[in-house]
Amino acid sequence: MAMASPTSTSRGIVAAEPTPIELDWTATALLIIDMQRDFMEPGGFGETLGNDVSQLAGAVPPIAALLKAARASGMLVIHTREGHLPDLSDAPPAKVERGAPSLRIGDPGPMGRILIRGEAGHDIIPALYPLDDEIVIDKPGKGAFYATELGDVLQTYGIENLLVCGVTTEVCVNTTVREGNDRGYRCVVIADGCASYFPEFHQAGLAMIKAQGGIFGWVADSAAVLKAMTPDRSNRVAAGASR
Ligand code: TIU
Repeated sequence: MAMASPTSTSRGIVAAEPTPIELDWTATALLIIDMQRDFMEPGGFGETLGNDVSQLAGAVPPIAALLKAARASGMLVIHTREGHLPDLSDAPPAKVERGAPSLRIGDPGPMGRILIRGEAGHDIIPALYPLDDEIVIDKPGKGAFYATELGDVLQTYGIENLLVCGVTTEVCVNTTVREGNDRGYRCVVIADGCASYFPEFHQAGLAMIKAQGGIFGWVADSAAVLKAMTPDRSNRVAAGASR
């Protein structure tokens, strides 16, 4: 890969695994997957499936830091939300009937109907709430490309690279990264900006992405991305030297 000149301000080298990756920030979007109350808070979809939702809290501060930096730099920010129409017409029976949750998709819960658009539980958590001018993609599946306008949005904005974070690592983050990789996007997954109800699945989910020379993408810590986004000559030299 060609390296940017050290004085370039629109590009940066992220200290990622399995290799550093140079990104053109003008062709990069921050993609925040499903940071919704339904997954993050008690009484939502995640908990009805039997999960300990407190496992996900650690991803919030790193995402908040990236979101702040992205907003300050003018980077495209895209939020996604998993959920279904109130009449469940976009929810396959095979998904609704799945498993033995305490409440099924569409059932009334303490934050409104489980995983239904427009309900309180479906909304994004206050700490990461989208600004009015940010893009929010509603998705019926685990992947953010399936049955959504995401592909068209990325094409419209000339996006080639995705900084992917959110929940959960092995479900909606992994599915979206696999979809994005097949569509030609360089996906850099933010290790500390993702989380799973199962810590071992978080680790495995990241390992699968970066194995085999980065078979699905790259993995980096939020600090490495923030450092690469900082237009500081010493950072660029340091990142370049670590290659
Ligand atoms: N259950 C679980 O781990 N995740 C989901 O159902 N959706 C997302 O990952 N967003």
